[in-house]
Amino acid sequence: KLAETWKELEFPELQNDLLLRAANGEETPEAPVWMMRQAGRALPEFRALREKHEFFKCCQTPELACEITLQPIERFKRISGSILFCDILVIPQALGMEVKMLPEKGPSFPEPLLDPSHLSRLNNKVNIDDTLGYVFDAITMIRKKLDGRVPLIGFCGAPWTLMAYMIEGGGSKTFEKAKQWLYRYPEESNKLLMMIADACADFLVGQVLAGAQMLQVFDTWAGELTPHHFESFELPALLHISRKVHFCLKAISHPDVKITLFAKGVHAPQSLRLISDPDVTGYATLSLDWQVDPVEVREIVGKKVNFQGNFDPVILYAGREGIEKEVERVCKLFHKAGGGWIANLGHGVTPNVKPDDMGWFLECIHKYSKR
Ligand code: 1CP
Repeated sequence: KLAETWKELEFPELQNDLLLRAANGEETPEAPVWMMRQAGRALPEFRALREKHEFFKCCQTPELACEITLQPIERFKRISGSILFCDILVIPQALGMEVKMLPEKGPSFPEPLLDPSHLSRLNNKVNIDDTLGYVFDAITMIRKKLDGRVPLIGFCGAPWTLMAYMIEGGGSKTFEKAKQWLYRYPEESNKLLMMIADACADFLVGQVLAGAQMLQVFDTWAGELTPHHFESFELPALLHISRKVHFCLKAISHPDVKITLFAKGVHAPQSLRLISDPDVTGYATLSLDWQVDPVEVREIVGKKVNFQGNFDPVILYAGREGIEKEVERVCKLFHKAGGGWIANLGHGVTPNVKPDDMGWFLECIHKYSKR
């Protein structure tokens, strides 16, 4: 539907393009900064809304998703990007699975995929417009309400991370059920990963046509795989997503968008090299977790890819002095590493962080990331 109507959408002019410039490879005068999970339980205004509305209701109601997305933008004047409020688990829902968000426990699937016979439950011809159109409506609304203050980032979960939830039925410590599939049922695993990837690609294209200006793919559990399994199972699925997105946008003469890959825990040099040539992978930026040194990663991957990250989310508990010292230290590393850099945490803001400390982190980035 959006393939025909996107040209008619008109949005306010962008005032702060620092994020898009860094994603384009520019060494910007200061680093753009946003925080994964910047909208969420750390903010009292989010918790107040959540008391009144169920989690997925917030995702499915464009007015609520829009309000929550804008909460950190209203609160923190130093933030350089907004990210759609939604969840990666809307793709399993679109494929036909039920997902509940349990208080304190997080996501839960009442009927996870126990073995490959359950693949027949999934709707592999899913129409993303019909199932996730509410996300596209939210995005268009957010772009208008943002009024050009900062760019809007769209996102989806990565195939392996989503497969892991669909099989485990929720979070897991060992991922033994999901990983067993890779060892026992390689062909069916591949089929599932590609089915998810194809839906993710359609979802991201729809997000861009609705107004998302950048994209991020969240592969939170990539580090649970051996380098061999990351390369042979997950990488082809990740490449299917980026290639389909760039291809579909080109096919309808829509300007291309930059995609960031957050492959958390992927540290093996060979794997890092395989995801670091944007001309091959279609991912312009790697979002690094805090367990790697950006200077060392730069030596491994070369100069083509940009970096995002990689502050330990726990520094937000370190107090003003602790935060400032750590921001100063890590800024020096990224300056030394060179290339486009988007300052961020190495994973999401945790729920007990004080909003003022998030604000102070942003101030420190503004101060110490100046080149
Ligand atoms: O009860 C609540 O209010 C739920 C808290 C919450 C929030 C605020 C969840 C449940 N999801 C979200 C929003 C969300 N999730 C965003 C919004 C934008 C942002 O501010 O960053 C995004 C990008 C996500 C992505 C997401 N959901 C990921 C990938 C990134 C990551 O943090 O690792 C994952 C793994 C999820 C699953 C999920 N959703 C929610 C929880 C508690 C979890 C993790 C559960 C687990 O540890 O397995």
